[in-house]
Amino acid sequence: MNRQEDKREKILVTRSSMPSYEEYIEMIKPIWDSAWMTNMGDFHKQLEQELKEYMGTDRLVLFVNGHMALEMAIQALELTGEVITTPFTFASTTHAIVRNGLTPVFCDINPADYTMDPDKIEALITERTSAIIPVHVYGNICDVERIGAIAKKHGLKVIYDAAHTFGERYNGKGVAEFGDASIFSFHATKVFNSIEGGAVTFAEEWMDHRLNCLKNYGIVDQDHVVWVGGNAKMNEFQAAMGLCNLRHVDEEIGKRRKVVERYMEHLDGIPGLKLPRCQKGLTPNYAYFPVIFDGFGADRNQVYDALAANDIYPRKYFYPLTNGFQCYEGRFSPEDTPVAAYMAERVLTLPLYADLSMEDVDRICRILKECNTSLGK
Ligand code: T4K
Repeated sequence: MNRQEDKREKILVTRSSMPSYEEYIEMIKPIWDSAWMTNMGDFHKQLEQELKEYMGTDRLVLFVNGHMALEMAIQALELTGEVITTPFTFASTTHAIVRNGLTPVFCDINPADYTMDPDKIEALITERTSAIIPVHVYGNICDVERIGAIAKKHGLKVIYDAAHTFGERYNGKGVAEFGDASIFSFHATKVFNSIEGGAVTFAEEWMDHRLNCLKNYGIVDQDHVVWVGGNAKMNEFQAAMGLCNLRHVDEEIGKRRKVVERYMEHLDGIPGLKLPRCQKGLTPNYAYFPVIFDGFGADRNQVYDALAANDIYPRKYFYPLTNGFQCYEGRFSPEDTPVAAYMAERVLTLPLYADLSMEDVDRICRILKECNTSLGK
């Protein structure tokens, strides 16, 4: 390794988008005047309003993170018994169901876009089923029409885990418009971040009051505590970061698009690589770049190791499947969802963020292509 390569920084799967230091410092100055740091302060209210406008919805409640948004959306809708969901997701989706005292029932995914396979849902419905919680994984939108029709037929609620879909539109609708509720994550690793943060959007107005109470211990007013809530409030420093980042998010998405286009220029058409395809009708946010290695000259783990040897760290999102987690041993099995199990063994999510340079994309692709020949079968 020469001196220049020595100085190279690690490339991680993502890197947070941040406003300039000066912009954020200027933004948070008023907090020192008011000494109001949390509990639905001015920045909280402003961010909620600006997000409603950006996402094209009147019904949105902010949360401290996406996970608590999901836990409390489930609680607000008073789900019971069994919930049909996907194991091809982050730990949060399954844990939120289990932590509400419910039983996840795992539905397999479709191999085209990795979202829940609607053909396999009805066979999993029992008299204990109360809801479906699918995931718009990597920003790919689930088959919302068919899932909606199945839910209606069987009287089930639908909560979309939309953690990956900030800013997307699908067939002329904002992504917040599907199902009974959707949850979003504004974590530091997401397309739009408020350091940590999240939101629930919902179809029926009554949820606004309940969600606002639940995130503040179920307190309605000083004399009345009506629900067994928790503490899931976004604080003012988070909301201020969100307000700053919201000013730049469209530009950030544009930069992400250029990174994705560069990846496609290098990798499209290489046998054994399955690349992400933009769904028909989707305005994407370029959140992730998942590649499936199937019939390539090297397997997923070999490519991971080769990149890591060059200080490049993609991630195996989403491996292991949540139904294969140690904490669920003996309760669930990845064998019940063979397509998801197949994909989880083969997927690698390549580095993708607004400030990833074209030179770095070129280098990542070069190393990847070298695996095809040097490790080739
Ligand atoms: N549902 C779905 C489908 C989700 O994917 C998630 C979260 C949720 C629900 C729950 O939403 P939140 O409660 O998180 O709002 C990361 C994120 O922490 C997590 O938000 C995200 N999904 C998941 C897919 O990715 P890890 O365990 O991979 O994070 P970590 O710490 O390894 O970070 C990954 C990379 O991000 C680092 O290598 C570098 C970069 N990074 C990380 C942090 C913390 C930054 O650039 N800045 C940072 O501040 O889970």
